[in-house]
Amino acid sequence: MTHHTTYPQAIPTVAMPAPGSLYPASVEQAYRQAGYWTDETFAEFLDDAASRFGTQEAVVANRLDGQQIRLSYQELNRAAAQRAKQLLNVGIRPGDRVIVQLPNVLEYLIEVFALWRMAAVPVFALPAHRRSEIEHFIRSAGARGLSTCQQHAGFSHQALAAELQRDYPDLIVLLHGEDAGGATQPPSPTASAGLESVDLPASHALAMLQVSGGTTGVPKLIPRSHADYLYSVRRSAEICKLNTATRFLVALPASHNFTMSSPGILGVLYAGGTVVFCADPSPSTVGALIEAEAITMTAAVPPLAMAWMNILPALGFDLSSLEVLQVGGAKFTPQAASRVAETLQCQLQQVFGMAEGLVNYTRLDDPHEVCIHTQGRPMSPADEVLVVDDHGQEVPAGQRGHLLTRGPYTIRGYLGGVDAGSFNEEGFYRTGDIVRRREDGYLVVEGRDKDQIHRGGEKISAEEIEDHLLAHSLVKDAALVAIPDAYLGERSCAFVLVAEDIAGDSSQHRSNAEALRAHLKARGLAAYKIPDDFRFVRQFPVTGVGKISRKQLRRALADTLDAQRSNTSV
Ligand code: OOB
Repeated sequence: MTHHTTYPQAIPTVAMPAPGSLYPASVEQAYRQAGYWTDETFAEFLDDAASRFGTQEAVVANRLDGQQIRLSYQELNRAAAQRAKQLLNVGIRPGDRVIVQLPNVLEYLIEVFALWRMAAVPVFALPAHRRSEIEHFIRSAGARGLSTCQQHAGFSHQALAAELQRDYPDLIVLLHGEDAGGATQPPSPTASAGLESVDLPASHALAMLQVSGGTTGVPKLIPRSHADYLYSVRRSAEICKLNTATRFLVALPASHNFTMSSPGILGVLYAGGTVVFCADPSPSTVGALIEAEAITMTAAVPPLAMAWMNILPALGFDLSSLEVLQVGGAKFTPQAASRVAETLQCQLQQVFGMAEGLVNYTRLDDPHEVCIHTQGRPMSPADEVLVVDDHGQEVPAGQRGHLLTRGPYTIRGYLGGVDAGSFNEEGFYRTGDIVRRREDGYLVVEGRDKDQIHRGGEKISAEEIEDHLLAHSLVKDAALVAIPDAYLGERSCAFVLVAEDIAGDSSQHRSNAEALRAHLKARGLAAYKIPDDFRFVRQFPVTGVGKISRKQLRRALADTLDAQRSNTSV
């Protein structure tokens, strides 16, 4: 995956899937006939919402300058239309992919709706992404625009944008924030300022590129259509019983699929409720906003939910408006799940989803036992779920197996085509998750077969980090594996086969670990992807065909951790 590029470079021309090519024609027809898919698109989403909900409050959010703003549906719609015209004027064209990398601020919401309004395609980067990821999105999506801010959480996005623009001179940087001016390129004199000239997309056309947790090399781009994504939004809003009284706190990164659509920002706006953006997810900020804004619902990944449960009760905020806490993105242990009601005085809803599609929910009227012990059941009656053994044979209810799925909002291929590793011949997506399906149809997540590390809510691709490690002269081979962690669920340990024979020498070990950390940082990796731990080894355990056996590495790690634990306890 490492490309030895000389700069400056042209942004690659990447063909996007044509409308109607994302699903087989017969499948599309069936989903339309059943009413799952409609003609609605995200280009008209806000217009429709504004005509239904007019002056009701749509959003409460800080701008990048720190000022809190409240907008009605009409005002939000007007702001997005205005911004869409600006985007046309700076040279963004319908169909262009634009990477959106913004924190939880008002500008994010306006930007995404503005892009949809002018039939452009947002690429949903996360604030934690760095050069490595953003450049990959530019190259693999042929993205012409990068919408970002000056700085956030101690990182200069402006400097990164400048660097990328130097390396890709055609890149249009849309820089938000104080005195940022909105764009680094002067308005194009030829662009018409009118939105009237923009042809609205078809509902089966590509609407956005979501980003996978990344299972091989680098994050894969997930092509979602208007019709499939909107169906998941409508159905999620229905299951979660959203209405005009819903006040949803956006505490997780806004652009994540969970936050956008399960039911998230889009579900709430579809139902006429209010989204309240939280600048940071710390218990004090969250508690203050729940009280001040009478929040009824919010969503967290397990480590965040745990921090809230541990700290919020002692802070003394009035949390009585809170009805539902959604937890998803990684396994929430029954032990933690059972503490939600008593610590936060609200109901728990478990959400097991993936940016590729399938989302499972526990229902609001499910028995307590189901909400604590399962990760829910598929949202749609048309979701097809298979639980199979290693040979692809379905296993009986109650037994563990690989989860495969197909349905009205699950992709049939990543951007760039179908790879047989991720999709079977019948179009089922191989989720990589190991689950048990109970007799009642509810799923319990048991683990996964892909080598993805789930560090808190963040997913780390072992192969991606290994590729970067291998680029260092010290490294002969590398394998990243997960270490169980009481707080994060998992953290990462890099096993490294080094060129010199230093295994066992602890001072060398420390300086090598430091050197590799610095190396990864210099390659522009997000901080959460830098291994938490390094082990230097003389050889790797291997499988029958000579591949590194991660299973054995994990076991070795578990053994040494056990040994350490029993040493410290005596
Ligand atoms: C969500 O989406 P992604 O694409 O970041 O990650 C998907 C993967 C799943 O394949 C599974 O391995 C894991 O994250 N996962 C869970 C889980 N929810 C997701 N594992 C155990 N228990 C859960 N509740 O993470 C995502 C997308 C939409 C809604 C919610 C989460």
